[in-house]
Amino acid sequence: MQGEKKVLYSAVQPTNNLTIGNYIGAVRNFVALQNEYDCIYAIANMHAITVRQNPAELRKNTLSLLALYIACGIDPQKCVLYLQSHVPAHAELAWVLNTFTYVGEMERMTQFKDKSAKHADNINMGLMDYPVLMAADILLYQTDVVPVGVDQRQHLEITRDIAIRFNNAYSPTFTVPEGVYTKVGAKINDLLDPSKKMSKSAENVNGAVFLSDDRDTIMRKFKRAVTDSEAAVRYDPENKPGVSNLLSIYSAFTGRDIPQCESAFAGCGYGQFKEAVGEAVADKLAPIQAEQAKLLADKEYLNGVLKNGAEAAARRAGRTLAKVYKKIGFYQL
Ligand code: ATP
Ligand code: LTN
Repeated sequence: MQGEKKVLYSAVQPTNNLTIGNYIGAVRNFVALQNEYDCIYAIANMHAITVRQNPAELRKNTLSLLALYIACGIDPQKCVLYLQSHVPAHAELAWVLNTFTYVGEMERMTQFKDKSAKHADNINMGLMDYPVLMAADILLYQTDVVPVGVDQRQHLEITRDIAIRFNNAYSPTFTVPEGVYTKVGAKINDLLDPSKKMSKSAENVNGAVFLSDDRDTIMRKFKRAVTDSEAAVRYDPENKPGVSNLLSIYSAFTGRDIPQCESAFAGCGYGQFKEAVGEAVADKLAPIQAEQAKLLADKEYLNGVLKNGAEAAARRAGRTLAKVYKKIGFYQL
């Protein structure tokens, strides 16, 4: 486990059902990287409450995400898999890091601006502080690499800045992490508005394909996906955002590279192309959904995974927090 392997950390918020964007940009890579790295994966429920959540839904989505992680292939024996709120060190380190972060930096964050516009009635301090909590998550575990979708790049940059700032103010304390982004599918876009990222909390559910969608729903959503009038399956994100997005999805779900996918559909109409994309997605999701349902029926097992994960995470996080408290001058008994 720990030792020579580099530390990898990532998390997903248990808000709503995950989309194929979350799967391609994040979870799929978590699975692929678990043998090569010392992996820690969290369910970021403390981040989730920066937008108002229904408590019963949040609880349900938490277990559902845990089951999904495992159903997608994350092995709790190989990785630390835990719930953020089970490890108090996250909130504790976030408080300290707040004093190394400037208000102006947080105001400039794109996600904060987007979410403030979307939730204008609830621009709470937590929403603004979101990136600092994320920095605490990452820095607590002396993380080397963080696989995320490109929408999180700015948060990764600020995490690095905060780490460097702290290390310079005292002495090397935190590993400065690197973000890793997949080549294909680091940003999957909305099927109805391909200028926007596909999001779990999209206003129109027809623009997002959820990992929980059944085959008919998946086929229907792809059938309605926006394309263009050229009728050529060609990857050109600038001029053909809809078709290029569908090609990225097809490529990610079949493992074929973009040129291979383009030639597979040479001369094909969009109807046939969209049907093939839908089939590829539905085929891949069916066994994941079946496994997730099986896991959700065994709450005792899931609770056990969370308990082990919380213990392992708390042990590791505690070491970093103790170092930080000492350096900043918190009196120790
Ligand atoms: P919300 O819409 O509720 O803000 P989200 O869909 O952005 O949520 P997160 O929990 O914030 O989901 O993100 C989980 C992971 O999925 C992150 O690594 C994020 O970068 C990645 N991700 C989210 N949306 C996409 C997307 N459309 N394409 C690729 N990766 C994505
Ligand atoms: N903000 C992330 C979720 C997240 C995260 C993290 C990702 C919370 N803490 C630490 C990587 C590392 C998002 O994907 N929206």
